[in-house]
Amino acid sequence: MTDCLFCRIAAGEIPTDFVYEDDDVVAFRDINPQASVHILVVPRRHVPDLTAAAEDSDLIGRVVSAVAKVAADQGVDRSGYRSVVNTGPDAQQSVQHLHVHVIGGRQMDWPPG
Ligand code: DGP
Repeated sequence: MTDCLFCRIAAGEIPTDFVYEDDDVVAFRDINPQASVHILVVPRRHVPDLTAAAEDSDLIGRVVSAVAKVAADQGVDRSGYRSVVNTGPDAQQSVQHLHVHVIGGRQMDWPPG
Protein backbone atom coordinates (compact mmCIF):
# COMPACT_ATOMS: atom_id res chain seq x y z
CA MET A 1 0.00 0.00 0.00
CA THR A 2 1.30 3.45 -0.87
CA ASP A 3 1.58 6.18 1.74
CA CYS A 4 0.74 8.87 -0.83
CA LEU A 5 -2.54 10.49 0.26
CA PHE A 6 -3.78 11.34 -3.24
CA CYS A 7 -2.82 7.89 -4.61
CA ARG A 8 -4.94 6.40 -1.85
CA ILE A 9 -7.87 8.74 -2.53
CA ALA A 10 -7.68 8.04 -6.28
CA ALA A 11 -7.60 4.29 -5.64
CA GLY A 12 -10.70 4.49 -3.43
CA GLU A 13 -8.81 3.47 -0.28
CA ILE A 14 -9.96 6.66 1.45
CA PRO A 15 -13.69 7.21 0.84
CA THR A 16 -14.06 10.45 -1.11
CA ASP A 17 -16.85 11.80 -3.29
CA PHE A 18 -15.53 12.39 -6.79
CA VAL A 19 -17.11 15.27 -8.69
CA TYR A 20 -15.43 13.92 -11.84
CA GLU A 21 -13.50 10.78 -12.75
CA ASP A 22 -12.23 9.00 -15.82
CA ASP A 23 -9.61 6.34 -16.48
CA ASP A 24 -6.73 8.70 -15.77
CA VAL A 25 -7.97 11.51 -13.54
CA VAL A 26 -10.13 12.05 -10.45
CA ALA A 27 -11.48 15.31 -9.01
CA PHE A 28 -12.80 15.98 -5.52
CA ARG A 29 -13.52 18.88 -3.17
CA ASP A 30 -10.61 20.39 -1.28
CA ILE A 31 -10.82 19.68 2.46
CA ASN A 32 -9.98 23.34 3.15
CA PRO A 33 -11.94 25.29 0.52
CA GLN A 34 -10.88 28.82 -0.36
CA ALA A 35 -14.06 29.63 -2.31
CA SER A 36 -17.49 28.12 -2.91
CA VAL A 37 -15.91 26.08 -5.70
CA HIS A 38 -12.57 24.52 -4.78
CA ILE A 39 -11.84 21.24 -6.51
CA LEU A 40 -8.61 19.29 -6.80
CA VAL A 41 -7.94 17.61 -10.15
CA VAL A 42 -5.53 14.71 -9.65
CA PRO A 43 -4.01 12.13 -12.01
CA ARG A 44 -4.52 8.56 -10.79
CA ARG A 45 -0.89 7.75 -11.59
CA HIS A 46 1.61 9.00 -9.05
CA VAL A 47 3.49 12.04 -10.34
CA PRO A 48 5.07 14.14 -7.59
CA ASP A 49 4.73 17.57 -9.16
CA LEU A 50 4.40 19.62 -12.35
CA THR A 51 8.11 19.48 -13.07
CA ALA A 52 8.02 15.68 -13.04
CA ALA A 53 4.94 15.69 -15.27
CA ALA A 54 6.34 18.10 -17.84
CA GLU A 55 7.62 15.42 -20.21
CA ASP A 56 4.31 13.53 -20.24
CA SER A 57 2.26 15.70 -22.55
CA ASP A 58 -0.52 13.08 -22.73
CA LEU A 59 -0.97 13.20 -18.97
CA ILE A 60 -0.88 17.00 -18.89
CA GLY A 61 -3.48 17.09 -21.65
CA ARG A 62 -5.80 14.75 -19.79
CA VAL A 63 -5.47 16.75 -16.59
CA VAL A 64 -6.16 20.05 -18.38
CA SER A 65 -9.14 18.51 -20.15
CA ALA A 66 -10.50 17.41 -16.77
CA VAL A 67 -9.96 20.91 -15.34
CA ALA A 68 -12.11 22.38 -18.12
CA LYS A 69 -14.84 19.76 -17.61
CA VAL A 70 -14.87 20.34 -13.84
CA ALA A 71 -15.09 24.11 -14.31
CA ALA A 72 -18.06 23.66 -16.65
CA ASP A 73 -19.75 21.13 -14.36
CA GLN A 74 -19.31 23.48 -11.40
CA GLY A 75 -20.78 26.40 -13.40
CA VAL A 76 -17.72 28.66 -13.28
CA ASP A 77 -16.47 28.31 -16.85
CA ARG A 78 -18.17 31.56 -17.91
CA SER A 79 -17.70 33.61 -14.73
CA GLY A 80 -14.10 32.49 -14.49
CA TYR A 81 -11.96 30.38 -12.24
CA ARG A 82 -8.40 30.15 -11.08
CA SER A 83 -6.35 27.01 -11.71
CA VAL A 84 -3.30 26.71 -9.47
CA VAL A 85 -0.49 24.18 -9.36
CA ASN A 86 1.77 24.72 -6.35
CA THR A 87 5.21 23.25 -6.99
CA GLY A 88 7.81 22.89 -4.27
CA PRO A 89 8.42 24.50 -0.88
CA ASP A 90 8.36 28.19 -1.88
CA ALA A 91 4.91 27.64 -3.41
CA GLN A 92 3.82 25.72 -0.30
CA GLN A 93 3.06 22.46 -2.09
CA SER A 94 1.91 20.31 0.82
CA VAL A 95 0.85 17.09 -0.96
CA GLN A 96 3.60 15.58 -3.12
CA HIS A 97 1.28 14.29 -5.86
CA LEU A 98 0.44 16.54 -8.80
CA HIS A 99 -2.88 18.33 -8.37
CA VAL A 100 -4.56 21.33 -9.95
CA HIS A 101 -6.67 23.52 -7.69
CA VAL A 102 -9.80 24.75 -9.52
CA ILE A 103 -11.09 27.72 -7.53
CA GLY A 104 -14.11 29.84 -8.42
CA GLY A 105 -17.39 31.34 -7.34
CA ARG A 106 -16.04 34.65 -6.09
CA GLN A 107 -14.01 37.65 -7.26
CA MET A 108 -10.31 37.01 -6.65
CA ASP A 109 -7.32 39.26 -6.10
CA TRP A 110 -4.01 39.39 -7.92
CA PRO A 111 -1.15 38.96 -7.22
CA PRO A 112 -1.51 35.93 -4.92
CA GLY A 113 0.15 36.06 -1.51
P1 DGP B 1 -1.09 22.13 -1.99
O1 DGP B 1 -0.74 23.10 -0.90
O2 DGP B 1 -1.11 22.80 -3.34
O3 DGP B 1 -0.21 20.89 -1.96
O4 DGP B 1 -2.60 21.71 -1.72
C1 DGP B 1 -2.98 20.51 -1.12
C2 DGP B 1 -4.46 20.61 -0.85
O5 DGP B 1 -4.94 19.34 -0.49
C3 DGP B 1 -4.84 21.56 0.32
O6 DGP B 1 -5.58 22.66 -0.21
C4 DGP B 1 -5.71 20.71 1.23
C5 DGP B 1 -6.01 19.48 0.40
N1 DGP B 1 -6.09 18.26 1.16
C6 DGP B 1 -5.15 17.76 2.00
N2 DGP B 1 -5.54 16.60 2.51
C7 DGP B 1 -6.77 16.34 1.99
C8 DGP B 1 -7.69 15.27 2.14
O7 DGP B 1 -7.48 14.28 2.86
N3 DGP B 1 -8.85 15.36 1.44
C9 DGP B 1 -9.13 16.41 0.63
N4 DGP B 1 -10.30 16.41 -0.01
N5 DGP B 1 -8.28 17.43 0.45
C10 DGP B 1 -7.11 17.39 1.13
